[in-house]
Amino acid sequence: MRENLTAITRAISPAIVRCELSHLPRRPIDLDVAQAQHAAYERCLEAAGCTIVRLTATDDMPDSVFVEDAAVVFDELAVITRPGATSRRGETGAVADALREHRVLRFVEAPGCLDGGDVLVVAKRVLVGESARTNRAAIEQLRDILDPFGYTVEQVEVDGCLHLKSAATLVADDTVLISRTFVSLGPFLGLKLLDVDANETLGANALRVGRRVIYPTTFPRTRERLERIGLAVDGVDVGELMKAEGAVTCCSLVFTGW
Ligand code: CIR
Repeated sequence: MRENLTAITRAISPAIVRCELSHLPRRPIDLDVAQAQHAAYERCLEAAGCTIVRLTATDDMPDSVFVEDAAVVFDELAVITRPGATSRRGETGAVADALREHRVLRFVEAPGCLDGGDVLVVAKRVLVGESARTNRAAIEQLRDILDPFGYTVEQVEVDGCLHLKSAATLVADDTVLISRTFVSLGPFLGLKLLDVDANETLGANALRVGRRVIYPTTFPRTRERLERIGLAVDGVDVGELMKAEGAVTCCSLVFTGW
């Protein structure tokens, strides 16, 4: 039986050319190409079984296509974040409105800062990157919010990349795709680890949807590794979005229906 999956996405704002950048130099982004890539990404989500709920973009939110950072969706509730970059704080309202009909909402409050890209959920373990975007105050709030539902929240240090999920993502129930350049192995003990290819250190961001893994075409050697362990991989070209320091998890919030 197919799962009842929803994917919230958001159109690319023409303002993306003024996006936040932390670890990359600014390069011109071709909006038409970026939009075509985003549309192909959405088709991939549909092929994996998702119903798309696409939010509109506005001119004052350069990074709003990266909806992952605005919320973290659990089976029991959704946590609306307070993004670490002040330019991104306005993004959460529309995402909260879209999620309200699917989940009870809780909110990260000041002085907490949290980007959804820092949250890696492995069953009842919630690993949270302490990054330039996510602070301890938010991690404590998340712990308080999730404890009644039986989740444990663990803090993970990340270094040299934007978010925890730039360094590690879940590609199967027990398997993490990892780039050891940015994160140490300690927090992942007990899980199977699949290393990215040594020449593809930015390739740890993969999006698992149902039984498929959506993965950037930019990293063919790591893709081979994913396929070698038996995963069904759908390649997507997200080259223009990667210029904005995004990848595949960040462009959607995927969750099962209630
Ligand atoms: C930012 O710096 O916030 C955006 N330019 C990129 C955010 C990507 N988000 C993600 O990977 N979760």
